[in-house]
Amino acid sequence: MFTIERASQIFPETLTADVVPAITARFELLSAEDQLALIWYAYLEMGKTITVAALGAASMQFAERTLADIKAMNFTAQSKAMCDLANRSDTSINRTYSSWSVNIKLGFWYTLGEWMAEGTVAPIPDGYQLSGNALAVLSSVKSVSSGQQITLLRNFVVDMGFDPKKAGSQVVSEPVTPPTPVQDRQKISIEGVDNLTVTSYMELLNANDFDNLIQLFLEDGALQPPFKKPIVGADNVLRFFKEDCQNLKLLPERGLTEPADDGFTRIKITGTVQTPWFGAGVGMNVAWRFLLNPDGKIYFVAIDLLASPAELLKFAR
Ligand code: ECH
Ligand code: GLY
Repeated sequence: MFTIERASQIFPETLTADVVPAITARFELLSAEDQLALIWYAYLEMGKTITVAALGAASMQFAERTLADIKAMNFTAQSKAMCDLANRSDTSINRTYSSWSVNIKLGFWYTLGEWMAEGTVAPIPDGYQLSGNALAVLSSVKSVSSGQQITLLRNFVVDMGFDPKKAGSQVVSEPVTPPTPVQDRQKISIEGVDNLTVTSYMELLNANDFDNLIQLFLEDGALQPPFKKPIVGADNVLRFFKEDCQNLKLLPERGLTEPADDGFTRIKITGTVQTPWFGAGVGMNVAWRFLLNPDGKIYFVAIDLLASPAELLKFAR
């Protein structure tokens, strides 16, 4: 019998980008001032090579009030509000922030970044000196691939604000985009893998067709996002799809199918993923590790951010 725990160990040779949690842990130890300045410098540096897409209108309605409140503050109060976010203290802005989906948090900071650049929100003080530790973390951030850099930035932003578990608030999400009309969907083909569940998974996720996508999962199935614990149960996975997985572009390239115990099948696919935030500008190298039951339903799928492009071609037997 498979358990989620056992399932998560299929294809153990897959090397994930462990630098991401390692750098994140070092970042969390820095002072709030250092954290904000480090992100600012990293963001400016990245802006030279990759561009953040303009914000979709829909995503920002929940943050408008808070953004307006911050804009109305003087520089001292603005800097304090931003430090409070990094410090995760219990403030009303932080409680509101903790109720937002990942994309709303990113959009909120994107907007503050624009305002900092144009001078309507307190900038990082001219000549701010990063501590030695912060300089070391910044140089680590600069040394990793762009896919790993945007994952780091996303982690930093997601971890700010008051702890949602302590706040106990319901997450507000963006409206779910309607699925792509069937005739406009792109067919997927994967070198070495001819499996209807897996190709449907890719096609339905790319089409934002989450209600049909979830039908591919067993009721007690699970999905494990990069560097996270598995999300268990079809209801929870569906909520995650609607909250965090809109407008992704999955570009699977190749893979391998193997029998597993009890008539199950395990399939590993590698390829790239694009986020709507950076479009084709950043292709994140990922692996999907699927475990299907004898009926072809998904019992488990993990998405891993790969350590290096060489991992795209690695299929140990
Ligand atoms: C400024 C200074 C002050 C402090 C802050 C600032 C602003 C920072 C900003 C940062 C913006 C960062 C962004 C990052 C976006 C990252 C997106 C990523 C997406 C990865 C998605 C993946 C999807 C994988 C999946 C697949 C599946 O099959 C199932 C679902 C799922 C500068 C003002 C803070 C503005 C925009 C990394 C890998 C493939 C698991 C989702
Ligand atoms: N995972 C959604 C995004 O940030 O692109």
